[in-house]
Amino acid sequence: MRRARGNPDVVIFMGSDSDWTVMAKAAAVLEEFGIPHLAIVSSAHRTHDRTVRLVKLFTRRGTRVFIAGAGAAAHLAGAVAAVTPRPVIGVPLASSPLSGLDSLLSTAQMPSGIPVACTAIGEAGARNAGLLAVEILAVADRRLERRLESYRSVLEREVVAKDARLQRERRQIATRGKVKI
Ligand code: RP5
Repeated sequence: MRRARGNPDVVIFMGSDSDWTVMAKAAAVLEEFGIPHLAIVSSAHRTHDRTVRLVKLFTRRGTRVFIAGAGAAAHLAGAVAAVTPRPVIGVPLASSPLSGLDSLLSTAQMPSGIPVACTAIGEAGARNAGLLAVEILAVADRRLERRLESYRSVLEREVVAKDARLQRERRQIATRGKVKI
């Protein structure tokens, strides 16, 4: 698959501009890894034809992965997946009175045949959508895979450092408890 010059590797769709504060986390990851990407507001319901047109256009031009974030009866990821053979990652958003449970089920429960990879609800899901997109691209890009490996080593070091801090604090508390005045 060839990517047209200037065409983004990843396109992030969101159902409303009100989704951007969360979906920006996905864009931030792509930025971090230097992945050419675009973020577009286009609804599955309110601008259905436009969404389909855009997905087909980017697919033709060589976009490799689509991310779709939407809230409530979230059809966006499914609508995107319906018109592209490229992987689609859906991010359920907590923008309705049901706090994202509705969008989680709408996004995850795709009927057999047209898959959507569904992340967690909200910011963690948006960040993971960005990372999953990078992982998909890294399958054919060893340099990118090495960057993912070093990103994960940073995560590992952070957890080990947090544990060391906790153990230190607990030791100090235990020592203070033994000092009787
Ligand atoms: C969904 O409805 C959007 O993805 C958004 O999460 C939610 C509310 O949209 P607005 O009313 O803020 O445009 O389609």
